[in-house]
Amino acid sequence: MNNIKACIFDLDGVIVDTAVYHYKAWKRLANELGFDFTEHDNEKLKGVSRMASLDLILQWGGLTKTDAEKQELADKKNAWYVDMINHMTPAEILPGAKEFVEACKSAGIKTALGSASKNAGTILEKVGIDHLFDVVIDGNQVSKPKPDPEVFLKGAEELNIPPANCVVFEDAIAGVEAAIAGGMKAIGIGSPDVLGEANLVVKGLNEMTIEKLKKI
Ligand code: B16
Ligand code: MG
Repeated sequence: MNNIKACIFDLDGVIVDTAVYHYKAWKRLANELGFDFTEHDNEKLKGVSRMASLDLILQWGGLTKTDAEKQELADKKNAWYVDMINHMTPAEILPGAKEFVEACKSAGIKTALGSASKNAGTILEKVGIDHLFDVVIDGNQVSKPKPDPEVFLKGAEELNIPPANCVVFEDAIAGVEAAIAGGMKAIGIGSPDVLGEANLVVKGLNEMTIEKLKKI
């Protein structure tokens, strides 16, 4: 039996799957710039911040842009992305996610969101679960991207729970590394082949129970 007092959840890939919307918006931008962008490329952008994603895409297209041009391109992509997430509904919550966050709250375990996305607040509101998190830390409050532990450490601090008593749920390798670097436990959402560093790997939050959480 461990002493877990808080669960910190990544958003994209753990609570909802917005990768398809990021993909459509980045693809539209790449096509406008004269090159293509595949779903395979999109995999490499999961958990990566907006600007770092743009840098990678420009690199794949063999293009160099000034900082001002990059800002304009990132804003354009984000406007298309926001148009899509504004239509999200509660049906897009990943299986078991809402139920597990609710189970944590019922068990007296604090809950936080720790996401790289600057749109996390909008997404939570659209899918109707913003009230389930005691604290929300998103891309607007952090300066160092995962695998730096900043986003999760801020979450723990605002919850007033020591990192050693926190568990992070993450679908990206960089996120699992960030949790470990912050002195927290990590539960990977996805495949053990990819997220092997985590204390436990499950396919989705529908496989999680409070009992399993207490045993990691
Ligand atoms: P935005 P997470 C990440 O969210 C996404 O996985 C990643 O694909 C995206 O580029 C990043 O947020 C920034 O998103 O453009 O909305 O600020 O997995 O950390 O919840
Ligand atoms: Mg993620």
